[in-house]
Amino acid sequence: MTGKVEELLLSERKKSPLLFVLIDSEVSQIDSAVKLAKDVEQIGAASILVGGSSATDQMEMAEVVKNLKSAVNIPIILFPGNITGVVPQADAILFSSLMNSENPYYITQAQALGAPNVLKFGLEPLPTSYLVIGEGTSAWFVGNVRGIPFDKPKIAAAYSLAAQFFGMRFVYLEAGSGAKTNVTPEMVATVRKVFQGFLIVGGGIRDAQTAKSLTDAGADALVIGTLLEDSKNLEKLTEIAKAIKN
Ligand code: 1GP
Repeated sequence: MTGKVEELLLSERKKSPLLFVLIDSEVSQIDSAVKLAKDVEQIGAASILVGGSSATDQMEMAEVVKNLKSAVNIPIILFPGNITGVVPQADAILFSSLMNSENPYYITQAQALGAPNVLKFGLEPLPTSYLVIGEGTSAWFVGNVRGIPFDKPKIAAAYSLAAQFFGMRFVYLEAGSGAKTNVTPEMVATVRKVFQGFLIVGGGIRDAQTAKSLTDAGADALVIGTLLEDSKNLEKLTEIAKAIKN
């Protein structure tokens, strides 16, 4: 069943590919997180993701979400790395299975433990296959991942197709926060050929040219995080936002 946030993302996507900004609740002070959220909303971000694989302070995250929620109109979507990433007051959650983990905890168990709170907090679950590409990043390490090699797009496509057959409506191709290399446009295009749902791509995206190559290849939304840890880079985000709209 699609909910309000999913419908909004799908209708916004009809106009152009979308930009999601990841706010790491453990890196940002609340004031600076709120300022960043307002700035990126102004620039045209479609949503704020809150979470990440190393964000484990649930109280802090709940506080950040509460403050962001009252500061911006775009949806706040949780991006949990574990059950601690499920907090109240967000609009939705990337209810993700880390399908290429070697540890069943990250494939179904954390999801089972987290699901009752998703219901209790009234969070809209966005059923997501989270696929980590490459290795050496926090998401890779924390999630006990067997990383899909960057040059094996067909493997990513096979997982995405499996996700689709499972009924998942979102796939997130993740190179990892701060990754040295982003997911390749070739991999995005190969996944796009078979996956009909909403395709999110993130990790290591730092410039407009790269962003545009990924949306041209078929990404529906790009996630930008590390770039914005330095507020001087807001200008770069503006360039990225413009590039993917054309
Ligand atoms: C990480 O895909 C996101 O989960 C964003 O990556 O921090 O490298 O932008 P960056």
